[in-house]
Amino acid sequence: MPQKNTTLGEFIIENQSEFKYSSGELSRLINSIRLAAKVVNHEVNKAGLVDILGAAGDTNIQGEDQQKLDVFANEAFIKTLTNREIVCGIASEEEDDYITIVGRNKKNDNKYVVLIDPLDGSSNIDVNVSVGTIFSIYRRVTEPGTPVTLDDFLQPGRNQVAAGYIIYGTSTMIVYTTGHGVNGFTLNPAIGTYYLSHPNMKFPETGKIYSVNEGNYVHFPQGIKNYIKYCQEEEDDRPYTSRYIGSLVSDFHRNMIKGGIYIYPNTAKDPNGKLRLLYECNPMAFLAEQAGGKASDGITAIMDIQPTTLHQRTPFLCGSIRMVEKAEEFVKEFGSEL
Ligand code: P6P
Repeated sequence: MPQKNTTLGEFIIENQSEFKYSSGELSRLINSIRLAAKVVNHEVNKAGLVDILGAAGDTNIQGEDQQKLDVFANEAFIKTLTNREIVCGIASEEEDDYITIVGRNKKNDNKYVVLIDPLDGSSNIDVNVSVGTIFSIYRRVTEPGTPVTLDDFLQPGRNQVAAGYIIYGTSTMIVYTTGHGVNGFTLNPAIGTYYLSHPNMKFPETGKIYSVNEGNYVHFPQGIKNYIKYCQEEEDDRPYTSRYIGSLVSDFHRNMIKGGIYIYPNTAKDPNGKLRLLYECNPMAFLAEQAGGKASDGITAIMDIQPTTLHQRTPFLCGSIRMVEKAEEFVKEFGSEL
């Protein structure tokens, strides 16, 4: 068990041998995400000063154009990942198409692609609620030296080599996996160093928290409606507690520590669900399974879904394995159709 207070840098070096087929690039890739997270964290923490610094579209007191934070975060991660000569392609929620990164040697031989939601839940910033960055890393499937194609990005979640999130909350944390468990690192802003604060994170097998936007209840499939009523019944260890922050990373993080289930089903408004498969659900599903939890669309494991488009959406149930299995029983018995 790694010692608490190990720094993220030391942890990456100590666990380098776990990165199969990697001669250090994956370590450098995780390090570049660490750097970009510090840059974004600094900007997110200033957001409360927007009246002083100027809202997006204004020019701030230094005469610089004030960017929307999700645009800023997107550019910060793309720039950092591009500069490190490790990544051959990036897909982002903020970009219509994927970005090819040829590299200074012009050989297009970098081996990893990164898919990212640069600032998930950014609408919460205006009300000072925590937000997050979500990332997913694959080895390219096309030959090094040939152009990156959509196939490099449309891989099932099972192929991920690493995934994680940064949560910009009461403290800033990086939580990630390379397929060998889940570890959480907390930033000491005074010295800009991340320390291992949550080694070997595990979802409790069950829990008493359910996270769903109940305002959409009338638009949910019958199976989800019946599961929510099950959570609210006075029986056994129920009623459960309803906790919904409206920020996926925050709801997931709390549920992983305390036990719980997060649900964003298909609804009349979002017939395929709201959350994106490639850069929200797959990375969170990788983390969930690595922490002993479960993630599905109600029927199929998220990481078994074969993607067909870059920004496709999916219904999403994720969290403590017993709770997800119970919800899947209701979906199976009462249906997932609207
Ligand atoms: P709603 C944020 O926009 C997000 O993608 C997730 O972080 C969050 O869980 C969900 O959407 C909130 O959506 O429709 O409940 O506001």
